[in-house]
Amino acid sequence: MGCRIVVLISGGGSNLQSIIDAAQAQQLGGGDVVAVISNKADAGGLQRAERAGIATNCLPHTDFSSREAFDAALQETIDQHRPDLVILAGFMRILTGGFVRHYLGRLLNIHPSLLPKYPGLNTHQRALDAGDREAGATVHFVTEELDGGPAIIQAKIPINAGDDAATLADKVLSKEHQIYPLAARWFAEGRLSLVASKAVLDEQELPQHGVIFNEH
Ligand code: NHR
Ligand code: GAR
Repeated sequence: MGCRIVVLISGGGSNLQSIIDAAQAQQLGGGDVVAVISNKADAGGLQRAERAGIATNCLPHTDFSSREAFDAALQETIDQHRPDLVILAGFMRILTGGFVRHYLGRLLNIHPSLLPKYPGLNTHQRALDAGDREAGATVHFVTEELDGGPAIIQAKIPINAGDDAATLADKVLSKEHQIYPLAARWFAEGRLSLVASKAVLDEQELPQHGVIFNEH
């Protein structure tokens, strides 16, 4: 049996699409997207999933009186799909400790910065304001510390004169579409795991920034 993947989204779902495309092209190590769950009814990614024949659930966080209640319902919905791997792909709700512990070691996120720089929101504007010369994205294991879990893979792009937050977001997103399917593939192939709070790939503990992605 292949790796059953559940993807959580809040928006357009271009990262979701890159993972669906990889699965269809047999580039996901036998991984299969079995469900897509959104906290927003109007998330474009829900249509992408439907088009691909993937089950969808919508669970608006505004229907719940607390983060704990939302996360409990989310966990129950996810677990109905018996996932081996849960992927946050532009999912915009901070998750509680109980939720994160339930999926520890099988919960990944992609964050649009060169972590440990700029956890949280508005990453591209913060990189510009700091005068950084490069930006990028990082795939990491999710832990209770927001955007603080061990890195798996990171891709960089140069920041050029004339770049603004929108042009950076565009360029970083196209890198995201390369590195997220690769990380998911490593996981599905059984090569990637979380061991004693470290990311391990092919029996080797990864460095703080994870694998540095190079085009090939
Ligand atoms: N939860 C935990 N516990 N740990 C992480 O590393 C997480 C997480 C939940 C989401 C994604 C993250 C990102 O890649 C992520 C990582 C949302 C916010 C946020 O502030 C911050 C970081 C991330 C996702 N959300 C607001 C909130 O109150 C809502 C913002 C909105 O709705 O637009 O939850 O960037
Ligand atoms: C991506 O850039 C992702 O890294 C970022 O949102 C975008 C989602 O795009 N994630 C976060 O900021 C999480 N807080 P997509 O919906 O097209 O995949």
